[in-house]
Amino acid sequence: MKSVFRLWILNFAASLELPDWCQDKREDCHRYIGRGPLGGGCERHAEYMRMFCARTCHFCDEPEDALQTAQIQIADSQIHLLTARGVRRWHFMELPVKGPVDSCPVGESNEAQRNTSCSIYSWRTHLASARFYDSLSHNLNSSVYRWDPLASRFERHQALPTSGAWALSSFKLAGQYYLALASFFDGFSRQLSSPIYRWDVLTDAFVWHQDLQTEGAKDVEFLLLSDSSGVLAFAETNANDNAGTCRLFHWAHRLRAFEPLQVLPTAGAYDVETFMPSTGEKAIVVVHEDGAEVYGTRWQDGELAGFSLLQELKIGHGRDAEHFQWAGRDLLALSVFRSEQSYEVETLVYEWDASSRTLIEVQGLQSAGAFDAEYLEFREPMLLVANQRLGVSRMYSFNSTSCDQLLCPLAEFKTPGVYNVAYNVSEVVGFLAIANFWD
Ligand SMILES: [Ca+2]
Ligand SMILES: [Ca+2]
Repeated sequence: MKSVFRLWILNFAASLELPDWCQDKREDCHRYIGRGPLGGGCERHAEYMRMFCARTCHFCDEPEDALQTAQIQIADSQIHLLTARGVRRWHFMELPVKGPVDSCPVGESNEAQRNTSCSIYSWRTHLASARFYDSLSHNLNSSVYRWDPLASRFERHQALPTSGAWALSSFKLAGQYYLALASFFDGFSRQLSSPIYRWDVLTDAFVWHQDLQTEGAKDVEFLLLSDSSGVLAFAETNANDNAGTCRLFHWAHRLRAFEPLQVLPTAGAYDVETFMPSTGEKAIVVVHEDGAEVYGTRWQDGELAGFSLLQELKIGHGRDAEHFQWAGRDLLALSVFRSEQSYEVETLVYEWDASSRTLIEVQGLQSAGAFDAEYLEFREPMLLVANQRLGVSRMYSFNSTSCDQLLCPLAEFKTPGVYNVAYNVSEVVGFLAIANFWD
């Protein structure tokens, strides 16, 4: 009895030293340790126990939002793959980082004045995650990582408390940098607030700026109208998965906050893309289960009155619209998950036609349960299509001689369970951040 008690005390003392983030995600973890018939779980099923019984097994060497890195070779280029558990979406952004604190004068009260008077900034690449669920909770920290050029890696910089975060986007507005998150589901409800954070150079961190009421937000994108005006668009899927809206908020410069602008009806929106063709149009593409729509701005007395429908694309089960410019052309890739019969469908590439204000199909790319498309420029421009169903991401090159189409297959690599891919090139290093959702 005495030795059991001692063992308990020792275990208790050891677990007190474990960091708070290291938690079990099952209540019965203790059953799988020790010598019994179910025992030895930490050694025999280490991978599973690391995910569900980390505290009991003392697998607390690495937080679960720690970045995992790997390297792949694509068309003579080394590209770093980044992943972390529970992440539903990644987002790269460049943020100003202040120089040494002692170079700033003390005692200035106005933040803008202080910012200009100690304007020793450098630009650093940051990577932020929207973490949705960790098998225990939807109330998690989504993380911001900063590129460390000396160590040649991303280091965790800040944790942002989020609830069922599904997507995120950053933007610059009226001289400030913001990060918007889309809150999808907290385990009980989809009626949640989606938080907006503002980058604060002085504290070297994002600070909470505003909460926007959304329902089942699966995506968020920003459309810049002028230096101090813009629209934030959320793609929403309501409790009935085939219903939802695209909810638009307009920046009220006087209030330094977003206000409701318009609600566009959709059938369970997955994705929204803001789209600014070089011809000056400012458009929004909404992708949902029954199709995709293109909306353009409607102005009244020089003020934004809202958005009106420009075009309906009769392509159901789309998952992502990606706008990019290549060789002076405005193109848009629409990733299509499935048809009514099959996952083997075409992901479509469109070109913006300024005179008719519509998208015109230019090419179909064979895909299998495609969830995302991403345009990359690493040594040469490429388009990546992430095939979730197939667990493979395919790269296409532009105007290659290997086929007589706009895009020709170039390479492919395994991305099991891929939901979303974000791309960035930092100095000479190319990164693909892969959101696997479950891995
Ligand atoms: Ca989007
Ligand atoms: Ca995309």
